[in-house]
Amino acid sequence: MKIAIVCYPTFGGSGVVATELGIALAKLNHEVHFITYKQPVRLDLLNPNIHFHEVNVPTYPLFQYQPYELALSSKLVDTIKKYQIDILHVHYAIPHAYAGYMAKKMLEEEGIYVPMVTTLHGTDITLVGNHPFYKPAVTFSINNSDVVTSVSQSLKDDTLRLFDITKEIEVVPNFIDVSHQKTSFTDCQRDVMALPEERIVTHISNFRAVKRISDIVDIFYNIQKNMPAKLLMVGEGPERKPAEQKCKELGIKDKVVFFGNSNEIDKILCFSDLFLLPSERESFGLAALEAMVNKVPVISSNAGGIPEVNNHGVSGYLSDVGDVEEMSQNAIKILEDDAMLEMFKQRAFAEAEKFDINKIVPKYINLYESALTLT
Ligand code: GMT
Repeated sequence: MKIAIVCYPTFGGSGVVATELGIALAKLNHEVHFITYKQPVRLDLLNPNIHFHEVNVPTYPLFQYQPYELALSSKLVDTIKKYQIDILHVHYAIPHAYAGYMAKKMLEEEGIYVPMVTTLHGTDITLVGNHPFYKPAVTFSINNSDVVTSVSQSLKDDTLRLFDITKEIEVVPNFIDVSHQKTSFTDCQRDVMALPEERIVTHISNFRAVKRISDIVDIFYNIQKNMPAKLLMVGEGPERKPAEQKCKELGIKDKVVFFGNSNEIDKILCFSDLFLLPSERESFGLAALEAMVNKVPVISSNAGGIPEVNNHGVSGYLSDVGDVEEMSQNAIKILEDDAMLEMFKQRAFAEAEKFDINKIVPKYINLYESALTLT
């Protein structure tokens, strides 16, 4: 099949999932065309089945806001025609499903029919899409997609609750390449990061308010009162500066390392002992799954789709959003005992195996095939 993928090219989970899906499809000999405004961060263009088409938005002084969806839909029309694309798969409803729908309609005028699969990722539904300024357009583009998928049952339930949806939503969970973890060499240089007796606690995100970064600092503050420990904070976003300030005020600045964005997530997770994800909202929690496949247990909130990934008492523990005390106690329980930590590490990996890429990618291929029968 020839598949066009539209996604955000940045460090966010939706872009990562779209990129990994495209790479997996290319390895299965499908021809994959990424269409976005920048080369996706995890995209390696060395596979001859992978193509990248950049969307450029010419600036014009009259425009206060540059019309990205217009440029995207035009680029989609050109690319779909030029490469005879069979399927259009858009990740994140805003504005991708909207631009995709416009492209479909323009192509239909020329007698070209391309089914559109829309994958809902989370904030496009629960945070941004639900805003009254966007809601009618988001509802319209979901209902006018040929196939709609959501990355968790929780997100499907939220979508049906928040929008007037007439379309069936298929749950296709996010995935991870377990074989990559088993075979790839990672130079796990733990001693560069911490002393042998220190436990390493990690958080990775885009440092937005929804991640409750302040809770992470509080949980770590409690942990380090009980044992020698280091906190590794990976990512960039508006909550980074306040968190650095809070670490200073609490007198733990020397025990916390802020890395900024990193492409070396596996290297960081390979020497981590515990992952913290106390988010206010989370449709899935791909970062938790990435931790688990690296044998890192997860202390998280029970928000959204996280309980579908982090198995309470097995791969880690879940608590109510904001229950910093319980999260701290559970973290300490796992970290203070070598045998307990090792047990949680093994079980985190076993839980991650349920989301192996080889189990999930065929689900997308089946959906593409069924969408093609709609032509
Ligand atoms: O978490 C974010 O703020 C980034 C956001 C995105 O759109 O990239 O992540 C969403 O999609 C990920 C991939 O499906 C999910 O794993 C995240 O849970 C989800 N984030 C939220 O729902 C807050």
